[in-house]
Amino acid sequence: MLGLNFPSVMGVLNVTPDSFSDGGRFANKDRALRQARQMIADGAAILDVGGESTRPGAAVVSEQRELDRVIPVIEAIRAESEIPISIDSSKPGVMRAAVAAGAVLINDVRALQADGAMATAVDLQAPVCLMHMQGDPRSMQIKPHYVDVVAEVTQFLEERVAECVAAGLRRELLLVDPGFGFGKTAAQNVELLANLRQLQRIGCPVLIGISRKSTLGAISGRDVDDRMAASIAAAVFAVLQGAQIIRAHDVKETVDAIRVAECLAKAGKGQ
Ligand code: YH5
Repeated sequence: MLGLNFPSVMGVLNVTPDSFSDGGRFANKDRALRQARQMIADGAAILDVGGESTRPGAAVVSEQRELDRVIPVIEAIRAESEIPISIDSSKPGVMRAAVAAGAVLINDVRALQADGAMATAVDLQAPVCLMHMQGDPRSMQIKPHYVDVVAEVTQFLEERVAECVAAGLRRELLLVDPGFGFGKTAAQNVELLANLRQLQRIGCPVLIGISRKSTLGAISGRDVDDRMAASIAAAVFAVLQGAQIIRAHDVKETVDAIRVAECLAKAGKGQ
């Protein structure tokens, strides 16, 4: 799917304004485009363009604002590169406009559960990444609770895959993602990553986003700007557990690391 060689790196391209620039829509677009060029040069297989912050506690963004942020960036990348683009959104209108502008994958942290999202994906017949989240971004970190996090995340994703197939999305169009950090404690994230191989059972390629997330801060003691090594260790581990796409901020380093890990894993005799 998507013509990717697995495992591959999905570069994170946030088009959310920082708190210091207001009215900086063009500045944001230019910054995003420069970052996109760099990630392409660094070996990203796909770029994930997002205009809604889904960090814990983040505010809701209107559809128009999300469109204003992401569509010009997708068009600008498309004008100069063939790189596959994914749209990180849960809103049907944004999915539709992004695909019309050249995006080839819908990355939905709400797994097509928003009103109209499933019907839109079926209509577009676009590949979709279905992610697990407990709760919503505003409140998800308040008291995440699971009896068995690995079993429950796997079951949720299996059910969503079945619902997508029943609604008319071919199974080959679907990817699954355990949603590292989305309604999970650090201990639950560790348990999920340590047992990522279990998700292979679903039969869809596994995507995972661990880059810079707070669980890595909890393990390493590092601040968010100093988590590259921790992120790469987690990415390598995920690849060795069968993850096919790694969503990452530090594309160049992550590409090198997973290439080496994959080369060594393939050359081994197994046991
Ligand atoms: C993901 O895992 N994550 S946005 C908090 C951080 C650092 C990074 C410092 N979109 C995923 O990247 N899509 C996001 O703490 C995603 N899988 C998929 N499929 C959150 C993010 C981040 C949050």
